Amino acid sequence: MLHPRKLMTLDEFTIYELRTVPHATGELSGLMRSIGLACKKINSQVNRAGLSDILGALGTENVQGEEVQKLDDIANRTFIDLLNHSIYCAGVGSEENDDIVIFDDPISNNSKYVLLMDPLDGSGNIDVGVSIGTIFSVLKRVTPLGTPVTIEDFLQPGNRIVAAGYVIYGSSTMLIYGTKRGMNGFTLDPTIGEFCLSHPNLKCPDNGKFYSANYGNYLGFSEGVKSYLKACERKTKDNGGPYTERYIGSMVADIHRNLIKGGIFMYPGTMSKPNGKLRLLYECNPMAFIYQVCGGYATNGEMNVLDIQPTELHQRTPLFIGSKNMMAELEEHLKLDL
Ligand code: AHM
Ligand code: MG
Repeated sequence: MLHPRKLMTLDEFTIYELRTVPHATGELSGLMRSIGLACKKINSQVNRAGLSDILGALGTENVQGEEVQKLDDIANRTFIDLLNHSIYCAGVGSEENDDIVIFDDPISNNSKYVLLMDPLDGSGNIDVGVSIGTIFSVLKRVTPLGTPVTIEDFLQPGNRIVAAGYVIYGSSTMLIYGTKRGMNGFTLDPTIGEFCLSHPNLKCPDNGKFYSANYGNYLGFSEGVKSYLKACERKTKDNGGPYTERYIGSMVADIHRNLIKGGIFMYPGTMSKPNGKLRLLYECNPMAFIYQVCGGYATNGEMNVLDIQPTELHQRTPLFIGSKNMMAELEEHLKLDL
């Protein structure tokens, strides 16, 4: 029996896992290696983002007279280029592209996986140095191997996700990634340029004290949502409180804090935007999968997010996601909306 090493890199970890999963082909590990590399490249761009003022503002020319690309566009191209050159991905759906990207070549057409991603979420925060992130999920294609993938391969409910993860480009850079078998956290060690296993077998606490919502939208929220937020404000020592309201406005950062410490994050629909803002396929499903594996869950207010059958690539959904017991209490309040 081979025991895991003390400090494993992402590559070593996926290889270790391969040894323990019967019938594993290594395809998912190969795909994960490309994702890890893409995120390291994005990380180095994110770290240099402040220099864009010196090199040239977005959409303008830098001192060399070259057009400066937007960081989310760079992140998107980095991902697609790397995956296109790998042999483990048949196509990509990205928040940055109107349509799916099909890697139509003989090798890619024989890959069983497709990737859905938001290459740089929260990019409105870049110019103020706030944490941003990458979110992704992997689906097994439903069309026959050997043919180019189609939209059908991407419009699958979240309960069909094979693996999902996110990277937070924060005070340190962390990758949270896993399958139904478990979620693990890796921290980028800049001295060796590798993600190293730092948070094995992550679990989300059943209770928490953080609640995260954009209060600027309060007047548009439903009665159920307002009622829950009031209950959060009124929490005292006697009933699990007091709670702390924390909203960064960068989903990966808000959700990461709540996953580790326990909490609830919501982006409800409003009267003017009944489906809220967040995208089902790129943002909500991967996060819902991660929370479910870690012991929490996510709903759209009516059903488990992972059970929604997508009909469009870029569709939006209200999102409530968090610690198990906090979610149960929220759902009691949401009954007011039925
Ligand atoms: P983006 O995909 O355009 O970056 O938008 C998604 C982001 C999330 O990270 C964050 O939770 C949300 O938008 C914040 O929106 P708001 O400013 O409306 O609260
Ligand atoms: Mg986004």
